Amino acid sequence: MLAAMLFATQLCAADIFADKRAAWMRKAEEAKPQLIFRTMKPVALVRAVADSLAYQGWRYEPEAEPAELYKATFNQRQTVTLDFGQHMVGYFGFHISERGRCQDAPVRLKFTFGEVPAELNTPFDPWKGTLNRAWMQDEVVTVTRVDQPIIIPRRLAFRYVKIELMGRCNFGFAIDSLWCRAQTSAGKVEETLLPTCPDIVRRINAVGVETLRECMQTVYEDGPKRDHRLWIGDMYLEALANRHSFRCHQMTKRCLYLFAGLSTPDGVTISNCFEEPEPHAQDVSICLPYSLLWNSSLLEYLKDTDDRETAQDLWPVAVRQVEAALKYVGDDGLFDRGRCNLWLFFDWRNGLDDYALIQGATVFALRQTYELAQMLGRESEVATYPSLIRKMTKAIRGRCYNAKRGVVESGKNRQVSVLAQTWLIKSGILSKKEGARALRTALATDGCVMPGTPYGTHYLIDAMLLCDMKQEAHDYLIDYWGGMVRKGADTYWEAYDPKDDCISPYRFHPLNSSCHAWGCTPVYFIHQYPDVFQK
Ligand code: RAM
Repeated sequence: MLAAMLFATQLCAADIFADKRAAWMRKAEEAKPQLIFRTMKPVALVRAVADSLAYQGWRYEPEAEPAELYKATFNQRQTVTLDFGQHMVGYFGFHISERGRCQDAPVRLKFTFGEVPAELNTPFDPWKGTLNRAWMQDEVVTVTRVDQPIIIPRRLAFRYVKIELMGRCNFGFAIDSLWCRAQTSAGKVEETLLPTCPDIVRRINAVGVETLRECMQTVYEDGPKRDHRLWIGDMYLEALANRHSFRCHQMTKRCLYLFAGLSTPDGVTISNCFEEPEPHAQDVSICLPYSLLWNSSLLEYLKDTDDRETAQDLWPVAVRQVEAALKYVGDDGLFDRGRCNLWLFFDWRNGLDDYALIQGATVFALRQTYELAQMLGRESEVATYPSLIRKMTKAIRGRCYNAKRGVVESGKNRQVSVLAQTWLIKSGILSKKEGARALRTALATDGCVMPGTPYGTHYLIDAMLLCDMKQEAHDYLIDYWGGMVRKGADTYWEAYDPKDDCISPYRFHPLNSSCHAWGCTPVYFIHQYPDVFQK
């Protein structure tokens, strides 16, 4: 009996936030935003054109009005592709009716939905992607009754849909209507651009706003086509862009609470979580840099809202994230990479060395958490942070900063990457002057490892602005995000390398998400730094 009681107490003691979780989850639920719906119709029938100059080798040309499809029998046509004119997230429905003879057998139709043209024109099978084949948006529907509308049950993210008749059909039928019930929780854009703002900047901003709108569902999703869930790193960037667009801070509050309520028994936030059927985290997936960014998200939320009550309520979680990282910092002030088997994600670029980056991310988190403590009057609880920051700064400079070349070299192979520079700048480990030199040197170094995603590229622009490299930040943003706009992006892509349209973290570019939240940050930069981007 005594042993059982002891065991029970130990179990309770093991969950450090046991008495708080229920209230946190309730607050997350209370802050859940309402979805707004719109019914969208296709704007054109289109024809696919293979074109080596088009993004990923494919583009669409308008062929006819949608009315052409509605009035003709589908039997002759066999296949059609429709363009809805914009990216949508929602549920697709259609209706078919008899033309001539009555229905005497079911009709089998295949639907393939795509965010970008190449997705509909690259065979999926034999499957070679490294994630599940089921993420691809193709569905076979068997229609047994022509008098009823049919809604495809899964939520989709797409602009284009290809419809194919499978097998023979002896009676005539027409697809006489199709639509998408599109959804988002994002409302009106609350911020405007200066009259002096150049056209290309306006376009870059507009695509960013659309990206964010599509990803703002009942949480900040990372991508509405694939994953459909809340990730800390994506949330951090989405909240920054939300500040300068929809200003829906309730959304950020909800997401912060979800991660707190679903943290591990020792209070570490898990990299991603799902809402259905009940909110739950992907339990095996702790990503230390993301856990640390949860603190930055809380700090930015407090700055946006002055909601001290929430920040005080969640403060103990912030302390836990820092403690979780400090477990791996040795007496020498260095993050011991060999002892840490957690996922350290900074970008999807293959071969990126994370040694210097995680040290930078930890020091950055120490600084941000200290700032949060100051805002909440709790410095005494983290009084050791300033000296730790100094010690860790000195240690990593000694190990990785090549003062002669003026560049950070990460890991055993002394790798020069853009992100090693940016994380040592963001954390204040390099001064502004050193940072500017380091970025310029890295970018001019042959073989420098570049970010492969807008996520990594966000931190590059951020670092340039921190080092007063205004012109370079301006030009890089216009070049990188403007490059996607010029290649026809309706929303920003999960992975983008200006030199390689088919870059994919999953070895199959149609699996990439082409409306990916972490691409939306030009909205933040453009408004946060109007002098750099709007004049
Ligand atoms: C991908 C998701 C998400 C990102 C993680 C690290 O699977 O798309 O955006 O945060 O990886």
